[in-house]
Amino acid sequence: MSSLAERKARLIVHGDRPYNAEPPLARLRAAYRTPAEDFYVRSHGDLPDLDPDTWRLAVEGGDGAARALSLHDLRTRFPQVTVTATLQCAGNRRADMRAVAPVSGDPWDAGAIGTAAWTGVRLGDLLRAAGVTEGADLHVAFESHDRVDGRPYGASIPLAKAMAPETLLAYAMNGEALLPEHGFPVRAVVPGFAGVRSPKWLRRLAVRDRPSDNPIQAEDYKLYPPDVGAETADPARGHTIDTMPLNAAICEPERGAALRAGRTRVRGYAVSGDRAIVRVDVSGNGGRSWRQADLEHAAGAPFAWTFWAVELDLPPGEHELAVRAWDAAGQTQPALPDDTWNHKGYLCACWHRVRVSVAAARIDGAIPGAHD
Ligand SMILES: Nc1nc2c(c(=O)[nH]1)N[C@H]1C(S)=C(S)[C@@H](COP(=O)(O)O)O[C@H]1N2
Ligand SMILES: [Mo]
Repeated sequence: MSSLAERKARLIVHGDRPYNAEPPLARLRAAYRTPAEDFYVRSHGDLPDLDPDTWRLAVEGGDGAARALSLHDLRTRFPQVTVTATLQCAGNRRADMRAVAPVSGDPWDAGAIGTAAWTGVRLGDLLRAAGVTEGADLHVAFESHDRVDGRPYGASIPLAKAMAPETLLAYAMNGEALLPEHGFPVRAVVPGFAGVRSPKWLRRLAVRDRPSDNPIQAEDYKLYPPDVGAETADPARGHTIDTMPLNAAICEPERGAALRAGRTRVRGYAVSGDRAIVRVDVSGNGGRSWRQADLEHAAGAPFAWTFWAVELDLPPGEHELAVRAWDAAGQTQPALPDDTWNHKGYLCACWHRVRVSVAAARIDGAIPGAHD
């Protein structure tokens, strides 16, 4: 198989070890289902190289019995399902928040997101077969093969979300086996939740009466008020990031683009954890006036993003394009990154703004030799 660097040659790399990279936004907007080579990678540790023949998933269900499932077991004992869903890092768009005041973590642009047709089995089917019944305040804790600061990666989700029909243990992405960097041979896919709750390279899962005590779950990926900093943050009081907020981004034109006056096509994505996108407004003047974009959404995919497009008539000059989405509850996004700034730089979901400069339109038959 090709190397990671070859497969992901188009991505913008934030770090090599651990490997973290995102696609240029125009690539992201090129296909509703993001090809694997354009899909961002977020890793906290090494990228395990696992043998699918000897891989086993340890399952500790509700009856105290331990089970070990092979890939063959997953493929043959449970119905195969495909769910088109968006996966997104809680740190997506952190770069905008960093512009307000320093934040920790990689400066992701708006590309720490992607949408795929995920194929695998419903986690709920597997849990029910293991004797788990819905109820009480239970959690499903996952453990993975990669190590983060000397411990296996681990995270958990509430049992109700584990039992929901959209939540999968996936072995394929867009019809192909998972790439090593996306969790081969099997990962969780928890649509609508922050990417951190979709562990890759699964090794074990257990039903328990409290969330995982792994530091990834217990300490990281918490939302804090703006007056809390690294020294004063108490993870027990931080809000655990599960469902992702309403968000939108302009993918084209790119930041700093030099355009010609006239009609300019503006395109991007909008996304919401668990609500439909009902409207996307796009501005050519920093939000003083708005036009509504045309929306494109895959049928029967409530956890997948919405693509949008609009044509703006831009006069010569410097302009700030902006986008804001609206969801089915009539909610929209905050205008500024200042509104939700937090020292970890999570959940940056303000209007996405892109500055462009527009030159006078080319006049056909212009003076020969004149520079335009
Ligand atoms: N085992 C493991 N699972 C993981 C991670 C990781 O580092 N190790 N990163 C998580 C985070 S924070 C995100 S955003 C998604 C990214 O998935 P991707 O790399 O397939 O895009 O995987 C999640 N699952
Ligand atoms: Mo993430």
